[in-house]
Amino acid sequence: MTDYTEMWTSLGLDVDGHNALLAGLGKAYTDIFLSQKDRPEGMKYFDFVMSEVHGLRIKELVDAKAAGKKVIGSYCVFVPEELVLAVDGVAVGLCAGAELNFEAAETLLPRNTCSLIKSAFGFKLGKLCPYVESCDVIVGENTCDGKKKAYEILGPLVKDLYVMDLPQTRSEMAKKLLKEEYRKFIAKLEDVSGKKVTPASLRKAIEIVNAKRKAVIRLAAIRAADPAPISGLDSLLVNQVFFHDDPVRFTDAVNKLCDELEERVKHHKGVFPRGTTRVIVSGCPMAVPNWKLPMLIETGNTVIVGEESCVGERGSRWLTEVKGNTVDEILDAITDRYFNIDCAIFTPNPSRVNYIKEMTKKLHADGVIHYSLQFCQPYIMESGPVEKELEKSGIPTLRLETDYSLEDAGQLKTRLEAFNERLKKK
Ligand code: BJ8
Repeated sequence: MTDYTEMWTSLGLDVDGHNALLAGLGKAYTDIFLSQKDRPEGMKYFDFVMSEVHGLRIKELVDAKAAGKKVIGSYCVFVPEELVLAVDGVAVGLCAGAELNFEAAETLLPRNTCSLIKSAFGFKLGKLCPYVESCDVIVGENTCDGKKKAYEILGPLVKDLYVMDLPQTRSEMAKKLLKEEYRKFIAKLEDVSGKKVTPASLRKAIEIVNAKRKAVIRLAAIRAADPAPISGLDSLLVNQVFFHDDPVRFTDAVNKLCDELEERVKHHKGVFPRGTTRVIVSGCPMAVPNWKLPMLIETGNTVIVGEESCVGERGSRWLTEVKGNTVDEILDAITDRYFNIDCAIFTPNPSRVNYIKEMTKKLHADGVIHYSLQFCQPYIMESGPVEKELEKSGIPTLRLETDYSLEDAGQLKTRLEAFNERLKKK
C-alpha cells in the first residue's frame, strides 16, 4: 500500500487523528459492504475508490493543482458542477457523514445543529479531511438556516469561502435570482482560475456531467427488477462516490456496473430473494460514511430500491438541456435544470412528494422510509405532510429521525422490524 503520510502532512492534516479515522472507516467498510453476499463484480471499482478515497484521489487533486487547475468544494447539489468544469476546475463534494470531533464543533455551533453540519465542522477543526484542505475555494449556499449561519462561522476557518444565495420559492423572480447567483459564481471561478467560461467550455462540461447523471439514472431504473440485482447499500455507495471521483472515469465504471446488472436481471439473479420487502428511502442526504440506516434496513430482510435524496435521485434525475449559443443562453438552460431541485428548503414543495409517489410506483416499492437528521427543520417539518399524503395514496410510510451516532441503533431496528411486518401484511 502506498504511504501518503508526506502528502497528508503537506496538506496540514493531523496525521495521527487521520490514521485513526481511516482505520475506523476501513473496518466499517469491511463489516458493512464487503460482508454482503453476491455483490456485483462491478462494485470492485467502488471498493477500490473507497480504499483510496483519501489516498490516490487526493493525489490526483494535488497533481491537478500542480498543473494549474483549481479545486472547488461544495456542500450542496445546487452548486453547478458544469460551471466548475467550464473553467477546467475539479469539483468535489464536502458533506461529511461521521460523528467525529463533535465536541470541538459544539464549541462553535449550538448542540442542536444537525449532524451533517456538525460533522463538516468536526472534520475541519480536527484537520481530518484532505478534500477540505485541498480546496482552493469552498462554496457555501444559503439553503437551510443551519447552513446559512454555519457558513458565517466557517468563513474565517478556511482559505476562501464563497457564499451563494439561493431562492426558496418557485417564482420567475426566484429563478432570476438563481441565474444571477450563477452568473456571479462564474465571475468568481474566472477570477480564481484565470480562465474564461465560453459557450464551448460550457457545452463540453454539460456533456460530461449529463453523461454521469445518465449513468446513475440508468442504475436507478435497473433497480425496478425483482429480485433486486444490487443492494441499496451498494447503490448508495455509487451515489456517494458520484461526488468525489473523476466524472468521466466514474461514468464508465457505473455503465459497466449497469451492463452487468442488466445481465443479472435477464437471468433473474438478485442479491435478495425474489419477493423481499422493498422500500424507498426519502429525505436528508447521506454522506460518506453515513451508512447506519441502510445497513439496519437491509440486515432486516428489506431491500432499498431507491433514494429520494440529494445523494440519489434528487441530485441527479434532471439533465441540463444542451441549448443556446451564448454563455447567457446556456446559463438559462443550466438555471432551468437546477431550479427543478425539490429540496425541502423550498416552499411550497409539492413536486417532492409527487416524485416519491412516482418512484414508489416505478420501482415497485412496498413502502417509504422518511429519514430526517435530528434538528433538520426543513425535512422534519416536511415529513408530516409527506407521510400524510403518501398514506392517503395507499403508500405505507415510516418517519424516522436520527443522527450519526449508533446509540439509537436498537430502537431503530425495532421500528424497522415493525414496519417490515406491516409491509408484509399489505
Ligand atoms: S439541495 S437537501 S444538499 S440543502 S440536513 S444541512 S437541510 S439542517 S443538506 Fe441539502 Fe442542498 Fe437541500 Fe440537498 Fe440543513 Fe437539514 Fe442539516 Fe441539510
